[in-house]
Amino acid sequence: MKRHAWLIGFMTLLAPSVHAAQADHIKANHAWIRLLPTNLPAGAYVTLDNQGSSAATLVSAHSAAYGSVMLHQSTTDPAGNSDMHMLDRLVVPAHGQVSLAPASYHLMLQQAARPLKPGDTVEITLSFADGSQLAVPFLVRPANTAD
Ligand SMILES: [Cu+2]
Repeated sequence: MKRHAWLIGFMTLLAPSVHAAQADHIKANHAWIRLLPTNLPAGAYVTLDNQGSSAATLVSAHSAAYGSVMLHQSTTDPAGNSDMHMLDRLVVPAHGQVSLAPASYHLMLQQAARPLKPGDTVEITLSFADGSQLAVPFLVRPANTAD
């Protein structure tokens, strides 16, 4: 009896990672970083395509190449001033897409571990609300890249 209860508890713990691996349904396309001088924060952009039948919620990101990776949204007020603020989550709808792109959602990269140059590839790991993760290679492109 006691052992049975333990087993059910254990299976309940396992269930979320077995059934709801949000990262497994995400395809990351057009992943790139706009390279800026080392002391300035760089923006990382990617299109997330959710091929699953439930929403996937991006909650954080990290990379060995940067001391800090934050999820940001750029906004422009009616006077034309642009600003950005932190997001604690970004929902990719079921069978939908979200684009992280210049002047919109982006990953803000700070404290580069080493100097990077155009053509380099930087891996950034995206973490989703269920704890699942997706490692995405981002191409480093020059500051003047249009998109
Ligand atoms: Cu930013």
